[in-house]
Amino acid sequence: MPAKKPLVIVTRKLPDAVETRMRELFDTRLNHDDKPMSQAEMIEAVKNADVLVPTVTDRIDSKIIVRAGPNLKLIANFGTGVDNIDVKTALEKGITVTNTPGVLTEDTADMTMALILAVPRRLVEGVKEIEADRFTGWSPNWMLGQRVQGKRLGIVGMGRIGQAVARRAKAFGLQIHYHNRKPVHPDIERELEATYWESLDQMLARMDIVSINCPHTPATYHLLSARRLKLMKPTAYIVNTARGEVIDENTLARMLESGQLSGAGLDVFEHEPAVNPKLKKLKNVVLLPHMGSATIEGRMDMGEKVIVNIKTFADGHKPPDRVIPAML
Ligand code: 8YV
Repeated sequence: MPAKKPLVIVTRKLPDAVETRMRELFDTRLNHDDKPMSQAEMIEAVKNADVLVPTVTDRIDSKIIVRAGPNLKLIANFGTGVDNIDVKTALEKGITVTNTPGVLTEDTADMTMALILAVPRRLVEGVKEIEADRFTGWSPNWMLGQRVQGKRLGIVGMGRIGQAVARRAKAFGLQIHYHNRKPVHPDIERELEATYWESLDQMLARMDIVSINCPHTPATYHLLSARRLKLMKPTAYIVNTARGEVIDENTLARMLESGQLSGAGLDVFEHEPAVNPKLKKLKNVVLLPHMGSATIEGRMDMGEKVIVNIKTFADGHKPPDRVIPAML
């Protein structure tokens, strides 16, 4: 890293206060009109930058990384998930990668809980009835959904966000089950009264609601494959606020259409920003435009994390939020 201020290229428009601080600290190139960069622009950016600050909408694959100039030593992702970056190639090229863990946990868990409630209780369907002027008065069989309390929630991925979801869900009377690479600390299991399932297959077959909270890595791509989705009860619901790629979206859409699953709450999609047209036609789904972490406070905190990572690195220290191969 040169002694002068590092050249930091930011790919998208960030909150004003974050950009102001970045400009004070670094030689910062901002993207004022927020138009996502083309591949050619991205290659140009990595050729010149000391630090690149991408977001989930930028695909920093090996084709881009191999073209990076000698100065690029840090990719400071504005986001927690790093599946938009070929981290392995970056590390091989001596480029450090950082992310923004922790600061999105509570917001994402809130949105997950909102979907866990919204889908079985048909919240959005109800809103649409009012909007379409179809509400002619209460009736005993009007808009009946499924009770949430007492149901079994299966959390796939019991990291920070999974645990934050479990805390909320427990307060709503759900029974907590989870699948993870390894069990969480016994104290946490006790606090959450959570049951660990080593076998994802066995857990899926027994759950009323399944929440996806694991990162997207090569190991979790289509973790909920057609075979596994078919293990789920036809009365079950599925909620995904992690990454679309974790579920075989096409099969999911077909199963929701044919009643092999009861409903889904999806904040993420396999081919974002495209949303499977089959899903858009269904009544038993709540679809959100990747807004799980979209709070003003969250975005400011993410910006703060990015700044700390760059500043620490520029000062010659190891940045706090380094992505290491074991995380992938
Ligand atoms: C972020 C997310 O807003 O952090 C993540 O992994 O999925 C989002 O909620 C996004 O990644 C910004 O780059």
